[in-house]
Amino acid sequence: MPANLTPAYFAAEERFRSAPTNEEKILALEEMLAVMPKHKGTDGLRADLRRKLSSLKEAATQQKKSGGHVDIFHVPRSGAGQVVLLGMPNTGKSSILAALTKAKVVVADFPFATQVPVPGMVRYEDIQIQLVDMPPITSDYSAPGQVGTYRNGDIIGVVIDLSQDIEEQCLVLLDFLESRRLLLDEKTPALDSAGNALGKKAVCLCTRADLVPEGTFELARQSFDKPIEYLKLSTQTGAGLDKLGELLFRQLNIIRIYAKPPGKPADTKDPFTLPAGATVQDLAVTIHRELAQKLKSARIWGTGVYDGQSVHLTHVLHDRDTVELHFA
Ligand SMILES: Nc1nc2c(ncn2[C@@H]2O[C@H](COP(=O)(O)OP(=O)(O)OP(=O)(O)O)[C@@H](O)[C@H]2O)c(=O)[nH]1
Ligand SMILES: [Mg+2]
Repeated sequence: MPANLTPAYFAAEERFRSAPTNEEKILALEEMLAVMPKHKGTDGLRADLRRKLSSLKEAATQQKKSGGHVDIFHVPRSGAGQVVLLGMPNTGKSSILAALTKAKVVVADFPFATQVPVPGMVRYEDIQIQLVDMPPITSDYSAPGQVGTYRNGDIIGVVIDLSQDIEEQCLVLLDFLESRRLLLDEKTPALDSAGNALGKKAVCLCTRADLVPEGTFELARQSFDKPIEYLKLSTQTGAGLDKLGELLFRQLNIIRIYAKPPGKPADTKDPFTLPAGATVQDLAVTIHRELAQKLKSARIWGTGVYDGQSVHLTHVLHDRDTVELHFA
C-alpha cells in the first residue's frame, strides 16, 4: 500500500536530515510522526521513526545524567524574560548589550568577534529583562546548537544594520528563521503537536541609524516584511536605546505583581512577573507551589478594585496590582 506522505511530512523530514543537534532532530521526528497519515501503508515507517525517536531521547537523557557535556548554547533563563539576538556579522549585537547591560561582551570592528552566547540584564522600570548576545550567522553558517538558544528564549531580537545591504540581511535572516520554523506566524504555532516549543515572537532592532539617511529604516521594515515591532537605534549616539526596555516588556506580555504579607507593607521593589491574564491562584503557585494549595483568600489594591478588596482566587490580575495572600 502506498504511504501517501504529505508535503508537511517531507518538510519535517528535510529538517530532520539537516538538524545540527539531537534536540532539533527530536523536534523534527515528532513533527514527522504527527503529520504522517495513519494507515496500513505507513505502519512500518511509523515503527521505524518511533524507534529512532526513543533512541535519540535516551541519548539526550544519558547526556544530561552524565553531566559531562556542557552545552554553551544553553543559556539559563533569568529575570522577567529572555530575548536572544540574531544577526549577521558586525551588525551591532554586542554593542547593544554593551550599551544597556553590564555584561562583558566583545565589541569589535571585525566579523565573528562574538563566538559564544553572552547574557546580560536590561533594566526596565523595576524589572530586569535578559538579553543574550549571540555569535553571528551568515548565508551558509550558523554554529551548531545556536538554534537551541533561540528555541529556549521568549523573543528573538533580529538585528539589522541599516548601513549595510538590507535586502541581503533580510534574506539570510528570514531563511534562517523560516527553515528552522523559529518564527511565530500563521503557519508556525508556539508549540508543535507534541507540545514542544516551536515558533517564537520576534522584534527587529535596526542599528547604525546614525549613519544612514531618513527613509532607510522604512526600507528595512518593508524588506523584512513581518508584522512585528521595529526599533531604529544607534549605539553610538544612544538614540532609540531608551525605548528598548518598554518595547520588550510589552512584547513579553507580562504583568508585575507586588506581594504584600498580611499586616506588613508590600514589597514594592521586587515584583513577581507573570503572564498577562494570570490569576490570584497563579500568583500563589509562582510564590510557593505547595503553599498554593492552602490559599484561602486574597485582597487586592490596584486596577478595577477598591483598595484592599477581597477577591476570588480566579480573579485576573493587572500590571502593578498589589496582592495580599491569606493561607489556611
Ligand atoms: N556608527 C555606529 N557604529 C556602530 C553601531 N553599533 C555598532 N557599531 C560599531 O560596529 C562594530 C561592530 O559592532 P559589534 O557590536 O561588535 O557587532 P556584532 O554584531 O556583535 O558583531 P559579531 O560579534 O561579529 O557578530 C563596532 O565597531 C561598533 O562600534 C551604531 O549604532 N552606529
Ligand atoms: Mg558580537
